[in-house]
Amino acid sequence: MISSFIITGFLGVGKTTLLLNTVKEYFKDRKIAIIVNEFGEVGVDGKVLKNVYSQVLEISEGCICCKLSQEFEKGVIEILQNYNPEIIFVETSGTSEPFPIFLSLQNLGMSVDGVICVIDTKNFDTYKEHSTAKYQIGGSNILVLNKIDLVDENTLKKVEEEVKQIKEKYNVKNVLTGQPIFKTYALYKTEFGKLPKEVFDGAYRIDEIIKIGNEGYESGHIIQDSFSEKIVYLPEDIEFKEIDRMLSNLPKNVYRVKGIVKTKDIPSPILINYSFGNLSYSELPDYKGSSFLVFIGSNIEAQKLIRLN
Ligand SMILES: Nc1nc2c(ncn2[C@@H]2O[C@H](COP(=O)(O)OP(=O)(O)O)[C@@H](O)[C@H]2O)c(=O)[nH]1
Ligand SMILES: [Mg+2]
Repeated sequence: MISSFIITGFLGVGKTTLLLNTVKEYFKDRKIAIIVNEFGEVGVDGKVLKNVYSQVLEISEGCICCKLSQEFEKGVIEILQNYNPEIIFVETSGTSEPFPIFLSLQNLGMSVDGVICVIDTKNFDTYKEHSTAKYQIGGSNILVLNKIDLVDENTLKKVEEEVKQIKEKYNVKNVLTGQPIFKTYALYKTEFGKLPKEVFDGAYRIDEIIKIGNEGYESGHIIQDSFSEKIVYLPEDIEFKEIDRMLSNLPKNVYRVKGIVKTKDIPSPILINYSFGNLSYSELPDYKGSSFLVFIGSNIEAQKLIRLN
C-alpha cells in the first residue's frame, strides 16, 4: 500500500520548512511525491520544493479541502500513474482543513500514516481563535509545536496546554457513531520542523477506514474565516532596500507574504517569507520566472502596500 502523510497548519507556521528538513533527511533513497496546495493562484512553495524534489504537483487557486477536492483526487491519481511513488506528502494550504483530504486519500486506497499539524508556538495567540486553526488541530494525530527557538519555557507550556484543550474539544468525530476518529495523538516540539524519524515509520498509521462521505463531518469552514490574497508583480530594476522597507512596515491585516523577487543589486533571486511580523530572506539561484509577491490577509489593498518609486 502506498503511504501518505498530510501536513497541515495555519499560514506561515512552518509546513514547507518541515517538509524540506525531514523528507530530504530521511527519504533520500525513496520515491517521494509532494503535493502542495497554496492559497492563491501563484505558488511559491512549489517552486521552493521543486529545487529539492523532482515530483512536486502544485494545486493552487483555492483550497483542496473544499472547492478543489476533485482536482486534488485527479492530481493524486495522475501522480500514482505517472510516477508510482512509495510515499506521498500533501502540504495543505494554511486555510485548509485536513480531514476531507484524509478521506480523499483513504478513498483512493492509500494508507494515511499520519496527519501532522504544525503549530507556531511563538504566534499561536494571534491565530488560535480562527476556527480553521482549531479544526486543523482537531483533525490531526501528530501535533508539532514548532518555532520553539523563539519562545521561553513558560510560553511553551502554556501553548502546549491550550493546544491539548483545543484537541480535546475539536477532535474529529464520526457523526454516525459519535466516536472520535483518532483515538490517540502524539505531540512533538521542534525547531524548523525537525521531527524524529520515528514519526514517519508508521507508528501513527490510521488503521480505521472511515466510510463516511464529507457530509458526515461537520466543520465551520469557509463561513467563519475569510482570507483574501493579492498578487503583485514587480519590476526587476528595484533595489533590495525598497523591498525591505515595504516589508518592514506591513499593516496588521497582512498575515503572510511570500514571493520571489529579483533586484538590481543582488545577483540571485530572493525568496521572501513573512509571517506574523517575522521576515526572512533566502536565495533561490535557479528561479527563472517573474518577480512577484503574494499577500495573504483580510481586506488587503495591495496598492496601498506597495509604493515603489
Ligand atoms: N525561528 C524559526 N523560524 C521558523 C521555524 N520554522 C519555520 N520558520 C520560518 O517561518 C517562515 C514560514 O515557514 P514556512 O515553512 O514557509 O511556513 P508554511 O506557510 O507553514 O509552509 C519561514 O521564514 C521559515 O524559515 C522555526 O522553528 N523557528
Ligand atoms: Mg508552505
